[in-house]
Amino acid sequence: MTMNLGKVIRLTENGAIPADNPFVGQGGVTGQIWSLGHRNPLGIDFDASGQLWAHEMGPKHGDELNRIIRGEDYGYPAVSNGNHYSGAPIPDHSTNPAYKSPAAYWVPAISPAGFIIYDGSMFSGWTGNGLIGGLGARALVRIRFVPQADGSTAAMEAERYSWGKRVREVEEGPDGAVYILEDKSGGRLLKLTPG
Ligand SMILES: [Ca+2]
Repeated sequence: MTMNLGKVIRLTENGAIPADNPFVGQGGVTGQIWSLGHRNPLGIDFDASGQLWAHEMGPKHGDELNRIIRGEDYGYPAVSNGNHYSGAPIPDHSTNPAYKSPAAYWVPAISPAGFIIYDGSMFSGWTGNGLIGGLGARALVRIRFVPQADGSTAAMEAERYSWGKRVREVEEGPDGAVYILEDKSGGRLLKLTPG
């Protein structure tokens, strides 16, 4: 672990390494690491309880939403629910419990980009839900989080709003409006409010 590529890193506001990072004793870039084994994360947010979540683009399929836990290894490239673009297989997450399995994953891929956990009230049915932009899916994907008896939290796709354009980014305004940024030529920045 001498690179911070494929990692969630954790730093203080002034760029220093917090003393309670899991690998702080190893110094340097390794000390920055909070979790590892990620492929291509393009969205990260905290939920109302302070739990961190991040999604990542899988290889060919196998996009993931992960509950980010200190020091955990999320498996890439050893395991994935997708395969390499060359067609070469990658063992599924279920084959190796040493790696943290995703809370949700997508086969076929949605190509996730942009992520919020909505904490507003303007869209009253969405409070506490995740909103993920889908590039390949050309959709806005809503995620429902469900607390489990064992203290963990399940995540599942609740609804997919077909968009017709690649959705690059989603953000929440201070008033609870939702902003959507579309990808590529002719892409629009849209402000959503309830009808
Ligand atoms: Ca993984």
